[in-house]
Parts: sequence; structure tokens; C-alpha cells
Amino acid sequence: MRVLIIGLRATGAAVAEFCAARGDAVTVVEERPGQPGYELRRARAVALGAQVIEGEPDWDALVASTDLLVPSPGVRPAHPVMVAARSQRISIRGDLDLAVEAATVPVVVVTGTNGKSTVTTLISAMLEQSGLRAPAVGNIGRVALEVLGEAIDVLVVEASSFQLHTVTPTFAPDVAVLLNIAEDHLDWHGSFDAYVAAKANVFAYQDPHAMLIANADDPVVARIVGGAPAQVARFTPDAPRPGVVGWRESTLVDGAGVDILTLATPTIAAPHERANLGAAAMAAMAVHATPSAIVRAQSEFVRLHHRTEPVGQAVGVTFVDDSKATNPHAAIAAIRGFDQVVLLAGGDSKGIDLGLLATVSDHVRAVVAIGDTPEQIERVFEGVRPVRRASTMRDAVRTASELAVSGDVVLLSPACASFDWYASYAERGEDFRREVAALIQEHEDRT
Ligand code: UMA
Ligand code: ADP
Repeated sequence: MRVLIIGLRATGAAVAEFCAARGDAVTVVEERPGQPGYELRRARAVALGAQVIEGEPDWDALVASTDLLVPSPGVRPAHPVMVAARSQRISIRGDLDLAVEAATVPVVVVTGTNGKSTVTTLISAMLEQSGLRAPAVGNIGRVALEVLGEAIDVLVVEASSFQLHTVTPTFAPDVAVLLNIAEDHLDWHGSFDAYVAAKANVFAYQDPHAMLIANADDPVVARIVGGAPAQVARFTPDAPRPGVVGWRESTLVDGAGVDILTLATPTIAAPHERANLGAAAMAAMAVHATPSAIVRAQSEFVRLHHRTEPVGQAVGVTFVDDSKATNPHAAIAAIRGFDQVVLLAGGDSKGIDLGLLATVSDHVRAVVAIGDTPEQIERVFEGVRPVRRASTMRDAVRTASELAVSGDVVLLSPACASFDWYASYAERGEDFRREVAALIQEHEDRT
């Protein structure tokens, strides 16, 4: 088969390796060569027998001599190669489509607008505590295809909407988890409907005996899972109800009122964290994790970096890094988890209306607007809460600490991507931590 791969970073390199190993004739196009590690990846692809093209080729001609197109997740639906493949009726399959079809072990796929990495990590930990080898792969970092040759018992995959947009009917996970759906990546997908359709692919091609674990309280999820082909198991962060798994204090209870497990830690306060934990436990149990292993995994779970992570404390104010909150839905969940916050928000809004943030202003004492378009944040809170602009993270942290009173949380939960000021959400979070540490140090030096 003649395979055309677009992009030669993590995904493209792994797809080239996989396709070459099965005897395909591989061509890879990299439009922006020269990034760190590129020469090594190029040399490896050439050694595998792949043809590597750099820059922008004649897409129509290239697609005409191809049987299968495998775009990296970052390739947009409107990219000329995608347009050419659709018009020439050439099959388009993403890396996850290839991996799920090739997997010889049970596959769990997790998606949703928010909570994917946390839930994927939790499921993997619950299975590992049960004695099963279950690496967490996919959008979380390691390309799924890379682990197929290893000794594993379960494949636990985090799927982004970019990846789900390019799956075909062979994509049939044994367990699919749909955490929530809210506006995100609208600039990439073109519309909310297109984004929802990509997310729905997580369950669209499941077998009737497979399981779909779905959020019972999310209106968009509830609407779309109606037509799911698999068995649907529903969860809520609140009390259980008929047919819906939920929490009674720290006990997870099934939809018939029967206890599933009781955590070793007290009740988890934030609703989104209860939702994540319930969904993860259900998914892990569906592929044979034991309740005691789940309890152990939860008690040992260390919050992932940049996800409502406390990073310092001074004069009664706690500083929390939630830089991974790159859309309003995530920021709202984080803000609700605290009584009063001074919020650092703003950045690249990806075409999303930030207005929803106003729904949690009861929890917000004041706002510091960061990023290149502070007026977007100002518009949301104008006349509701004090808003100050900051031109650097240093400025933002200092302004926020002036606005905070003892007992408050200074929360970096931007509701936006970071690309106007930083290369990634992680860099933004690191900058926040550095500035918090500097501020605390100065404070200690003075006292
Ligand atoms: N490229 C082109 N033409 C294009 C687009 C990209 O040539 O039109 C080239 C780029 O120059 C680059 C390569 O393709 O060399 C990049 O491909 P990529 O952006 O798809 O990145 P990968 O390194 O393959 O990483 C991808 C995911 N990236 C994206 O979805 C943008 C990683 O998720 C994922 O961890 C990895 O596969 C392993 O599965 C990152 C991400 O930002 C973390 N995800 C988004 C998110 O979480 O919000 C969805
Ligand atoms: P993802 O991989 O989907 O981006 P993460 O687990 O990395 O999800 O969490 C990203 C952000 O989303 C966190 O900063 C947190 O504040 C928020 N979040 C986590 N879980 C949920 C949830 N179930 N609902 C809403 N927001 C959430």
C-alpha cells in the first residue's frame, strides 16, 4: 500500500515506523523541517526506506499517487492535502485509528473537553496497581503505535478531538470514556458541531458488547450518546440515581444503589474531581481492575503538573497553578473548587466566547487580565468584579497578591491557550511558579 504521512514529529515518526514494518511504501511530508530533533527523525525515516519531502509539494499530484493518507493530529481539516484526499476519495486514517485496529489487547479510549490526561493517568495507575501492564498513551504524550510491540495487558489511550476527527469504522475501543463536551478548538474544527462530531467518534464504531462510560449530567454528552451502539454506563459527581453511578460521601455507588468501593481518603470536594475519579474507576473495572487496587491508586495519585496544583503560600494566600485550563469550561471547574479566588485569566481564546466565566463570579474577588487581548477578560467582568491588566507574569502575580486577602487563592486558570505569550501551557505554568517563588522569597527576606 502507498501511504502518505503528513508531519514528521512524534506521530509522523511512529506512523512511518509502523507502516514501513508492515511493508507499505511510505512517503512523509514535513512542511516545517528544522525543528529540534528533526534531522534524527528524518534519518530514521530514510533508513526505513521512506521518501521524505520537505516544504509544500503539489498536493493533488501527491495524493493521486497514494492509497492512504495519515495526517499528524496537528493537520487541520481544511489543509489542502485533506481537501485533495476527500475530493479524490482517498482513505484518511489517523494514528489512533491504526493503533486501535492493530492492538491485540483490550483498548480503553478517554476523551472529553477536560479531564482527559487526569482520567487517562488514573485508569493506567488503577490497572497497574491491579498487576496489569497498562501504559497511558496518545495525546498525553507517547504515541499509541509505539507501545504495540511491548508486553502490555491493556492500552489506555487519551484521544484529542484532532485525533478522533480522523478515525474510521475500524476504530472500535472496548471501553470508551466521554467525560464532557464544551466549546474548545473552534478555530481548528470550524464549528462547535464539527468539534462535537469528532468527539462522538470515540463511541460511533464500538461493538454492541463494548462499553461507553458517559457523563450523565453533561447536556451535550447526554444528547449524543442516545444513539451509541455500545452498552452505556453513566456517571455523576453527585449522589447515585437509578442507572447512574455516583458518590455517597467517599463511597462510589452503582445505579442500583450497591456500593462499589470506598476511598481511603475523605470525600473529594471538587465535583469535577469526583466525576473524573468515578469515570476512571468504572473504566478500570471494565478491564478487570480490582476495587482495592483502585482505592490504592487513588490514595497514591499525585496531581498532574499545572492542573489546580498548589505552588506556594504567603500571608495566608495560596497560589495555585491551573495553567492547563485552556478553555472556559476547565477554568470554571477550577474556580468553583475554591471559596474566593483572585483569578489570572486571558490569552489566546481560540475563537471561544469567554462570557461563561461570569457564571462563577461569586467565587471571584478580583481578576488580573493576562495575554495580548486583555479587553476580552475585561468585558466579561466589567462592572461585576475589579479587573486589572498585567503586561507580564511578574506584574500579574504581584498585582494579584495585592488584591488578595488572607484565606484567598490566587489562581492561574486562564481559560485560554498560551500561544500569545508562551510556547505552551507548561511554560506559562512554570513562569507563574517562578514568579510566585520570587514573591514569597522577597516576603521572607523582609520578615
Ligand atoms: N505539520 C505539517 N503540516 C501541518 C501540520 C503539522 O507539516 O499542517 C508538521 C509540523 O511541522 C510538525 C509535525 O507536523 O513537525 C507536528 O505534528 P503534530 O502537531 O501533530 O505533533 P506531534 O508531535 O505528532 O504530537 C501529536 C499531538 N499534537 C497535536 O495534537 C498538535 C500531541 O498533543 C500528542 O501528545 C502527540 O501527537 C502524541 O500522540 C499535543 C497537543 O497540543 C500535546 N494536543 C492538543 C491539546 O491537548 O489541546 C490537542
Ligand atoms: P485535558 O487532558 O482534557 O486537557 P487535564 O486532566 O489535563 O485535561 O485537565 C485540564 C484542566 O481541566 C485542569 O486544569 C482542570 O482545571 C480542568 N478539569 C479537569 N477535569 C475536569 C472535568 N472533569 N471537568 C471540567 N474541568 C476539568
